[in-house]
Amino acid sequence: MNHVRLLSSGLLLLTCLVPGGASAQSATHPSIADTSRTAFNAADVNKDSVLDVNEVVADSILAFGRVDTQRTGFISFSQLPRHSPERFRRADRDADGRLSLGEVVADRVHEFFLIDSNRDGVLSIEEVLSYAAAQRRTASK
Ligand SMILES: [Ca+2]
Ligand SMILES: [Ca+2]
Ligand SMILES: [Ca+2]
Repeated sequence: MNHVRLLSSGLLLLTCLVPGGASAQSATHPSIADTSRTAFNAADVNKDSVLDVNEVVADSILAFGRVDTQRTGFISFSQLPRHSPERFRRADRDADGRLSLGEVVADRVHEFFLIDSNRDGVLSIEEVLSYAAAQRRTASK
């Protein structure tokens, strides 16, 4: 089962850069920056070194399929071991305790615009890293 590993390059392209909880800080984990770069490169389908919203949506859909292995159409919190509960609740718009594909995509697109700090409509690795660092600071408070 490399379920957990897949997650790190998938669903949570942006979130998994921001692993919630102290376990993420363990020395045996790849650094946040390394994880972020790997996820970023995987999502950058056209290799122009930035992520546009289409790439983020496509990555979300692919990642959803990788997590929802039983094809239920939903992802439960237990399928997202690296996700923070707050993030899950925020994404779960209808509060039914599970995430539909629509909810996952909506949450990722919402986050896309949060990360795009210079408002040029694409994400650079620098924007992703600084967002991840900011999230991490918030999480550790
Ligand atoms: Ca790209
Ligand atoms: Ca839901
Ligand atoms: Ca940008």
